[in-house]
Amino acid sequence: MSTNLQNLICISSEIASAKRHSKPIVALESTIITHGMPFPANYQTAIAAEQRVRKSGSIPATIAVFQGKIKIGLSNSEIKTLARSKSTQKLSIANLSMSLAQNVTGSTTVASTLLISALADIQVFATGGIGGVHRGANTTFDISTDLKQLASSPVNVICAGPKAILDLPKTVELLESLGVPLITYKRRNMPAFWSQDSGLKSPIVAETVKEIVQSFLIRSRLGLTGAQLVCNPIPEKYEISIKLIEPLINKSIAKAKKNNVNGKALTPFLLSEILRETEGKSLEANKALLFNNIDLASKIAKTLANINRNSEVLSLIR
Ligand code: PSU
Ligand code: MN
Repeated sequence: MSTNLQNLICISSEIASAKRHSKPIVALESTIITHGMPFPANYQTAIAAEQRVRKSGSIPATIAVFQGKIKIGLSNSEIKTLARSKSTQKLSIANLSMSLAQNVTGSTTVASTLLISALADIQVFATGGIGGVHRGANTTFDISTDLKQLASSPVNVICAGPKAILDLPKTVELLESLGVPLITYKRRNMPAFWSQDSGLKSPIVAETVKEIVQSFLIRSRLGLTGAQLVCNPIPEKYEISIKLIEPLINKSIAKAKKNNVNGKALTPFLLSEILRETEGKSLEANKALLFNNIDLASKIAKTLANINRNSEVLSLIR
């Protein structure tokens, strides 16, 4: 087996061509398909997410692992395969390399999608919510690798805030320790996934896309290698307030404890419990916030692509 990067990663011809022409690309994760929503809503959402990226003027790059190969840019039938399968592995950083060695098929989390985006030089990634410090982490030590990878991969990650099932103050602190800028778009307080307002003041606020892009470019100039985390509040029409969702989160966490659900299974378990408890309302919110994040991600990708194209033209003139 060859371990050359070219043999480990398969980039679709559309994305390869977009890269050559400095066109805007938005990466999308696939754990949201396999572990975030039930079938067929997961399939429909994944396809709609790609369409939304196109409608907003960028090219979608959904990322997953198929039979031991990393794929950047999936066909609709590949997305369907992931959406239907009940046994697809959730691949993060720790299990990614062995999944390639053992020809596994799996979905990529925020952490592994970030790593792969950076390898392919894709600078913008839209998702729903990131993982972080779980409640009770002081005894369980359950902290998502998403945070560690955010500290390493130079990508703009657009999300609706850390998932509200987490310990948000601890997640904010750890991001700060890791040097990851937590930027909230056009709001003073950080959002909390299903809710517009977490009640916590955002460490950084950006009013424009231009500021976000400039900050990203300055980070690179300063030799800072990690990601920028852009938190984009869910549209008001779809939000579920903290007051309403908090008791449901507590109930789901208690159930997870009782049933001994932990590790990689915890996030998917809590999300599906909340889906049931909210009678589907959380799924509608999840879709709406993802599309909203895609719109902002695409604006950032287009602004970056313009700068990249202009600097190419300048270097030709010089
Ligand atoms: N969105 C969902 N369900 C999920 C996830 C996202 O609707 O399970 C995934 C994301 O890919 C995120 C991961 O990176 O959960 C975090 O899981 P963990 O806490 O095990 O690192
Ligand atoms: Mn975990």
